[in-house]
Amino acid sequence: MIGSTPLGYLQAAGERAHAILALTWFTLAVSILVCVVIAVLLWRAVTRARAHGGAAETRAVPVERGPKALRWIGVGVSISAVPLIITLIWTMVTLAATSGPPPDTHLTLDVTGHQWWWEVHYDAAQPDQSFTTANEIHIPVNTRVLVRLRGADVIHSFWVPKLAGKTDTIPGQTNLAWLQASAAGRYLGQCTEYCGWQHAHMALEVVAESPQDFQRWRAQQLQPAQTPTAPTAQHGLQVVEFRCGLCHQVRGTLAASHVGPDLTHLMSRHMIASGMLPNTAGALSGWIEAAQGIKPGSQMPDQNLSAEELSDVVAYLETLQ
Ligand code: HEC
Ligand SMILES: [Cu+2]
Repeated sequence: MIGSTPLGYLQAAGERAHAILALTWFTLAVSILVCVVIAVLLWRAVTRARAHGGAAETRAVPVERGPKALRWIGVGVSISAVPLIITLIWTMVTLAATSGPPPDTHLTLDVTGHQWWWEVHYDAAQPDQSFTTANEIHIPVNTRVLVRLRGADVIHSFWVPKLAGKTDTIPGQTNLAWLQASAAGRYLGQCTEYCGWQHAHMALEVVAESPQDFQRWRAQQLQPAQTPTAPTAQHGLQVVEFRCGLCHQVRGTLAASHVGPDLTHLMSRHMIASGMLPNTAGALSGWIEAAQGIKPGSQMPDQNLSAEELSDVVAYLETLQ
């Protein structure tokens, strides 16, 4: 059951999440135990007071401090101090193990939180080996990946519960996090610091795959967009350069802006608009015409294209494999 909840944090699929998981279970168990004990004591106190003559009389009894009363305070304080001290030490140990990036990270990503989507830049020593994508992060399985986090506008927080705890993305500051997945799969993430109207629609996906699949994906991402051959798609490209190039980049074309997600390999992504819509022709048309209806307040205005322009733009976008 827990496994079927995509954001379930009571399950771990990577080193960093594993380190946090045991502590999560421990604090959860202690908290539940404390609630139960308090409830039982309260219930006992109430029923005992009733047995001794009811509420009216209880109020009339002056507060007395018996010889053993102070001892109970000592007992109470020491019982609660033990789990608190254990939790404190365990938290410090977990923080030490998870917060600083390990020395042997093999890949570096720059992830920037925007209202309301994630920009993902793959860094490389040679500039021609780096590229930018959005909302879908591919990593090789069993590899530690350094993530440099920044905020473009307001504070967001990067959270992929099955792989790693939360780290804020703060404008003007670079925070470090790291990811490691022990099993191939798709792991859902979510912005977890309230960042405005569409905060809830700021999801991301981490795709952990075999090193071969990752290399194949990376080689594909490094390519510029193909020049379309069909006349409809060619017209679509013109419209994209004119109308969408103000905000979007499609590498290899005149569209070269970074206000919105890089569209060079749009069709390689599973979802659009930060996890809101599946990446299908229908959803793309709907999004382009009515982004404000689907994601009110988003930084993409409705495009008001003619029917022909819209279908040609979608025909072109579909070539961006
Ligand atoms: C004023 C800037 C702006 C213009 C102009 C603009 N967009 Fe966008 N677009 C954005 C932003 C910002 C987002 C991210 C929205 C979000 O997810 O909250 C976006 C998202 C998208 C996405 C989803 C990408 C993804 O991977 O999630 C597509 C597809 C898209 N735009 C296509 C277009 C097309 C096609 C045009 C031109 C007809 C266009 N946009 C014009 C700013 C713009
Ligand atoms: Cu956010």
